[in-house]
Amino acid sequence: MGESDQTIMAVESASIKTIRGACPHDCPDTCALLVSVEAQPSGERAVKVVGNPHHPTTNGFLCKKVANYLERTYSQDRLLHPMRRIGQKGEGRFERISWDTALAEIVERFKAIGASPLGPQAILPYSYAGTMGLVQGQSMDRRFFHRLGASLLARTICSTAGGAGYKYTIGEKIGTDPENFHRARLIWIWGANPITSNVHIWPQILRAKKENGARIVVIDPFRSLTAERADQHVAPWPGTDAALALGIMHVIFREGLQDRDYLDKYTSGVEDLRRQVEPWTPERTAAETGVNASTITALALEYATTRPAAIRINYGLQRHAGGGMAVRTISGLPAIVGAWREAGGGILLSTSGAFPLNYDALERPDFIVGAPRTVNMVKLGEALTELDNPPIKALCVYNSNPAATAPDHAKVVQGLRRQDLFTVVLEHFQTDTADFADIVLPATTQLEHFDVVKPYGHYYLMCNNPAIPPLGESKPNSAIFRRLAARMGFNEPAFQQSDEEVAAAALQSDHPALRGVTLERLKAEGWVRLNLPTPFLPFAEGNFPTPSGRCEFVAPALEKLGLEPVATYIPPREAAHGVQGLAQRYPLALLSPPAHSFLNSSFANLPRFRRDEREPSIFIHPNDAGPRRIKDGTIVRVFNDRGELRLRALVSDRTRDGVAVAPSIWWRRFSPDGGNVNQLTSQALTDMGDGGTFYDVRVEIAALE
Ligand SMILES: Nc1nc2c(c(=O)[nH]1)N[C@H]1C(S)=C(S)[C@@H](COP(=O)(O)OP(=O)(O)OC[C@H]3O[C@@H](n4cnc5c(=O)[nH]c(N)nc54)[C@H](O)[C@@H]3O)O[C@H]1N2
Ligand SMILES: Nc1nc2c(c(=O)[nH]1)N[C@H]1C(S)=C(S)[C@@H](COP(=O)(O)OP(=O)(O)OC[C@H]3O[C@@H](n4cnc5c(=O)[nH]c(N)nc54)[C@H](O)[C@@H]3O)O[C@H]1N2
Ligand SMILES: [Mo]
Repeated sequence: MGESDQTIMAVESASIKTIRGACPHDCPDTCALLVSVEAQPSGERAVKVVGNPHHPTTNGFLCKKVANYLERTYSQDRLLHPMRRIGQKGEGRFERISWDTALAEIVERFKAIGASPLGPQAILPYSYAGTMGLVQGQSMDRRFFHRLGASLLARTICSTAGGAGYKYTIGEKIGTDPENFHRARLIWIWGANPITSNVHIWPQILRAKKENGARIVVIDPFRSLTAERADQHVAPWPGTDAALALGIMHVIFREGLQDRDYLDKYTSGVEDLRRQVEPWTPERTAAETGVNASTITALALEYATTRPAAIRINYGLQRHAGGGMAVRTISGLPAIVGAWREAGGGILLSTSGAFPLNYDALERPDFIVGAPRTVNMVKLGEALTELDNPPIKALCVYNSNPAATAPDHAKVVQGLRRQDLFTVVLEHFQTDTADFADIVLPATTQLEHFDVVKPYGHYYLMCNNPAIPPLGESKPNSAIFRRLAARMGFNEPAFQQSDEEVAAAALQSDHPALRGVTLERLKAEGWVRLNLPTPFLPFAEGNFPTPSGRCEFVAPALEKLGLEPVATYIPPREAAHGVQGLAQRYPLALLSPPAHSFLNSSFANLPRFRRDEREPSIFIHPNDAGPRRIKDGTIVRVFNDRGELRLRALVSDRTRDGVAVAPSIWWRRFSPDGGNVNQLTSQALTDMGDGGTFYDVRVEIAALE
């Protein structure tokens, strides 16, 4: 390097500062970011975003979406000022208006609805985890709608089925520390695709292979990117995982390989469980799951005799009618073989239950007016088209893009088109949902606002310091709801708290896990590990946070839901394998898991990621493609009673016969016929947790060319 280059570099670094941030996206990894900000004549500009090398799970690298985060923040498509619709709903024609006009109009409409005979329950907030930040995701917004008396929203679209199922067995969403996975000698990745959706656990898994010769088994109907790199790929029929788990348990008990001491000391209901698994011979399990009997036996023997053994389940396997029970039943496996005893053993669904934050201080449920009804977000289509007493007259969407991501798309769009529905959307981009808005408000991205983010894939609370000022006229969600509250005349101090005061309120707790976790430390250090032992073995000596303090194979509370209290198998509603009923008309099960370069529908509008995913497409097994005269690359019509859409066929043995897989979630406007895979999915709910059944779907596919 020449002397002049060095001089230039020195000058550059003098004008560059580094800010500690945290990724806000809906992903288990919640990475630690380092954002370089340069003072330029036009103002401060973020010039680089990298993963913090010192953060134990981020480990200095980012997924490709957030590694290119500047393309999101500085996209020429960013919404930078408020807008009012001037075209038809869905058409996407808007005019610029001032913040003053926009807020005045919203408040006028909300007040009029509140004062009308319909009352404020005719207003519905709709949000999910577009940002997982506590401040921008679940504080001022909740306070505002509670105080307004709006309908409540059950935020069930993703994880509530598995969350409920896990809790019936284990007690709380606490599991194997991902930082212990490198110690395992056997790793099952079950209904999860970490290379795409949880990539920071992958180095742990590679280390386990390298250092311990660990074997990696992936259980997934589709040969995902993760399954492609595994030592073994087991492909069951969708929605049959609980049957597979019962078959594995059958073999373990039959061979006497259970950990009797662990079962006696730390579990309840094992005799009932033994009776339950008795009929689940490998042969019967094979008939139900489509997995060979010999494979089932081999899986069971290896699991029961290899220590430590870790299971990574994730939310993919619970998007089925029996999804709650599937997670409940699988979660019993580590206790049967005593896998919780070792670091690197056990099971991980989520770590979120370990964070004892003061959610009431954040959300202020005490502000709720009366006893408003709760609307399930999975049933948005129904809520907008059928709900009465009162009907929904105003919808406020933020941190979510339901016109792309909610099931039964035709119903959702029918509702969003209603002329008498007043829709407000807070967004970064003109999404499919924003196209139906009456008023669009520009929100800041993570580089432009403060937040504290709670992860669900590790045990560190994360802090995001703002790196740059808001672009254009955009504002943080918190600031928008603060201003709406002021205009509504809500003068409680809770509506005047700053973002940092909101975050501090969430930390007000005497819980030992939060000891030493302060806002000051978070801001300065970027993250703080919960006050947990290292290594963290949550259930080595029982202490399950269930009613009995034991791992519960029998959960009496399930009876109240009309479900069997003993861990069991609940078959899929639509996707059950066979040739009866719906399967006669719609022979193929359809899965629509995340495309590698998208995050739900986020990032699907940005050129780089669309280019990488090419176009909306669907994997079909050669055995299914042949009789339908579908060739690789053919445009096909995919349809069921709820809708249809066109996709490019990818004929491949990556999926198993009888199962089609459409990587998702594309926007309507980037799809050949303005369609979206959610035209095919249903509003039906899961067995527990009232969750979505996105992967419990049947379709037929026909060649078009
Ligand atoms: N890149 C990227 N990362 C993401 C996301 C994203 O969209 N893109 N989404 C984020 C969000 S919101 C979530 S909830 C998580 C989701 O991430 P995961 O929990 O990993 O869930 P999915 O990717 O939905 O599904 C994982 C795998 O389960 C398989 N699967 C589907 N049905 C079944 C079944 O019945 N049994 C079994 N055994 N397997 C089944 C699918 O084929 C898929 O390969 O990831 C988060 N991370
Ligand atoms: N077919 C099918 N459908 C699915 C799934 C599937 O696997 N298949 N997965 C389901 C799952 S697991 C989930 S979690 C849901 C997710 O569904 P959504 O909650 O709709 O998630 P995204 O599509 O990521 O949309 C989040 C939106 O929030 C915006 N946003 C981000 N940060 C902010 C902010 O600070 N302020 C504001 N105002 N907006 C912000 C982003 O720009 C983005 O448009 O989708 C579900 N739908
Ligand atoms: Mo999700």
